[in-house]
Amino acid sequence: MSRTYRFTFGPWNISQGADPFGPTVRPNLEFAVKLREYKKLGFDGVQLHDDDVVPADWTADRTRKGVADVKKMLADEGLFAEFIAPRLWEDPRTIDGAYTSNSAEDRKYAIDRSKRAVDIANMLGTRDIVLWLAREGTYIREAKDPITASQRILDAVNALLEYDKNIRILGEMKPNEPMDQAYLPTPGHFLALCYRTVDPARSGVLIESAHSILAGLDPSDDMAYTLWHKKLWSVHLNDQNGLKYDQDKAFGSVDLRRAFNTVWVLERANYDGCVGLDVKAMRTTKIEHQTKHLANSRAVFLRLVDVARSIDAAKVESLRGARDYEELELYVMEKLIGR
Ligand code: XUL
Ligand code: MN
Repeated sequence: MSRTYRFTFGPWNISQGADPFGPTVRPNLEFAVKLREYKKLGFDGVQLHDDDVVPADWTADRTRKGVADVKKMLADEGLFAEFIAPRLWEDPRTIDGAYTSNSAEDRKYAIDRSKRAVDIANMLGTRDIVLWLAREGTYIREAKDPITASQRILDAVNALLEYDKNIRILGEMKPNEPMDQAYLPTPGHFLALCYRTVDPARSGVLIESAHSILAGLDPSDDMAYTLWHKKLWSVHLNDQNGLKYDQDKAFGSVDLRRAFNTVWVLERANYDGCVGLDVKAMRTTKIEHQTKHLANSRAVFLRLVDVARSIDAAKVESLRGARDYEELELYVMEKLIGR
């Protein structure tokens, strides 16, 4: 079996290298300039926050015109918009969370802004809305009622599913950062919520490798479980060196075998969503090398597709049947080493 993958990334993946301890170290690239890089790097589509498209405070009229301009820019570059994600974590009204804020007024802002993201998605011709619930959680457990919070997240997802009968909601779960503890910290948590929405068929998941690792889970198993539910609709592939801040390292750069297992499970399940790469360049990266992490992640993915396709399934089954996992491990290791 041979099929091609569609690769995507977001404009935030070409970044200026700021971290919590130091300012930017590379100049800002205009959105239009970033778009020109996509095809050159072998990418087909763009993942977008609502305000990557147009500023969040623009009027409806100005928004319509602004989105039309971006639609043309994408078309001119031969790119498609994969999804829109409302950025519900920067506005002062989202300090205490968006859908789970203790302020009714601020919760309303979050829902209104999400509906506006749905409008932008429609104008750009995509039906997918990604919800990274960045600030839905607490710094201290007593700050919010967690039972009420679960209901509020469900109410928000339902409000969007009802606002537009065509869109799909994809939860991108992450256990911590910026919050000490996030509500619905793993894809499994969001999957359970999917089945309680007004339209489970339009409720699914985007899994990011680093987020699964931060939750102490294996990304390939997280993806396998979600694929079994037929609800893995997008991925953010990257890597993560242990339990620390979210690193968004280049795909496969920390644990090649873990990356191989990720690719292998996507191959075996005939995953047909986009291969999104949510990767960050190192702060030390020079301007002239600032897209290498994207090209490298894509190249590693494709090399691992070749490895996955070279796996002898009958041999794997026979070693499983003989319970010879020592030999199976060596077989996989030799594939990865290049023998
Ligand atoms: C946060 C994260 C975000 C989302 C998009 O950790 O991964 O970049 O992917 O909002
Ligand atoms: Mn992500």
